[in-house]
Amino acid sequence: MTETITIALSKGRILTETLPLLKEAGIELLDDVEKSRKLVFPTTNPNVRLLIIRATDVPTYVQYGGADLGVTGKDVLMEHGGEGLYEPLDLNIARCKLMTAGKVGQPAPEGRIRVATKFVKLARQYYASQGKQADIIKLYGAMELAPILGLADEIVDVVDTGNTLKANGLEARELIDHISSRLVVNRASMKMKHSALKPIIEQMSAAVERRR
Ligand code: PRT
Ligand code: MG
Repeated sequence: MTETITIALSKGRILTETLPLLKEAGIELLDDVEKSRKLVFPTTNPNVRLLIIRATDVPTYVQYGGADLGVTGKDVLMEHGGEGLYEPLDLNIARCKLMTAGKVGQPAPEGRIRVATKFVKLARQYYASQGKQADIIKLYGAMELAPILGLADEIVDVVDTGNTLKANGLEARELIDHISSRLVVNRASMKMKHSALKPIIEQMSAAVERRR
């Protein structure tokens, strides 16, 4: 019996950077994902389909077996917690840094501060580890606005070039972690569909190695 393998990805940089790795594992899309409104896509491997979902939903789909494999940023993975997931491979793509940032020339006040972020759990852990008291405000996007509008003293966000911070009068402050995207696997699938998953994981791993 041939098993169907479902791979969860998000649109944007993760999709763009994962497709070449999947190609080296013999998996290519049949449609142009960016132009389609479909959410499930067939591939050149009749047993493999791709699911295109929100970046933050990828670990959840894989955790509950809605997808067998997924690609997700380490930031999203840490915030999720990683329950029910194996993380066999660092794909070394979509690299960035998880950082604190604030208004240029306006260091955070002493004592209790307000921090806006979509990474509530990571931010709480980080400020606690630094012995700093922080009230965390959950936002779903455009964190850069929060310090400008007086919502928060600092933000926690991922930074690549730093241009977005700069364009909004902000500066990066402390490095929390280096981030790259990871292949995650549902724990039950790893056992039940091992013979189908093994070659995909190995070929993606080889593709990553060739790029080093
Ligand atoms: O868009 P949606 O809310 O659905 O999800 P998302 O924004 O988390 O997804 P996406 O596709 O934008 O990012 C997916 C993953 O890519 C993240 O989880 C990170 O692991 C990784 N990544 C790498 C980044 C960046 N680089 C990055 N630069 N994610 C976001 N950014 C943002 C950054 O916060 C800034 O707002 O892109 C903007 C440009 O960055 P600068 O520093 O180059 O200006
Ligand atoms: Mg985005």
